Amino acid sequence: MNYKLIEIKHSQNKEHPENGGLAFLEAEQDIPFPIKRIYWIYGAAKDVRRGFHAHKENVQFLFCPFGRIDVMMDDGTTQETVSLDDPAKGLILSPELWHEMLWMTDGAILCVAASDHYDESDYIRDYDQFLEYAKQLRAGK
Ligand code: T46
Repeated sequence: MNYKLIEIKHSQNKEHPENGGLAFLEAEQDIPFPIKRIYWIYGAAKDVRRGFHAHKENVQFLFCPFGRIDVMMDDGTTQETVSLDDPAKGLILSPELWHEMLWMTDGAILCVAASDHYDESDYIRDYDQFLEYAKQLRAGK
């Protein structure tokens, strides 16, 4: 399936864990596309589900700096779930994957760097339409 989990560079002083960590991303070095937009989702309660769509062009980099969020991805034939449960974990998500995000902890924060500006016409929000779209992609249309 067309996604990649990566370890975000981070710094943590093992002698002073109470000082916390510092994770960092360099545009166009750590993220494989020029970032046009950043957004984040905050204040969501445990068990909330969001997403339920795919994109046509927009590539995204997701990370969860606080809490745990599970991301279910579906390419039209199979489904896989990954956990964003570490501030130093990042998910490169290809546009054509249907995705659903599940809040596993209260107040977990989802940060997203996107390759495109917001455009509602880039979204496929109907699952049956998505299945048809995925089928056409597989057939190379
Ligand atoms: C995605 C997942 C991971 C804007 O006006 N501008 C924006 O940049 C975004 C991201 C959203 N919006 C509006 C569109 C909706 O009226 O904010 C509202 C909530 O968006 P949505 O219901 O699409 O939120 P999620 O959590 O289902 O999905 C979001 C992103 O929209 C989506 O691209 O991949 O997070």
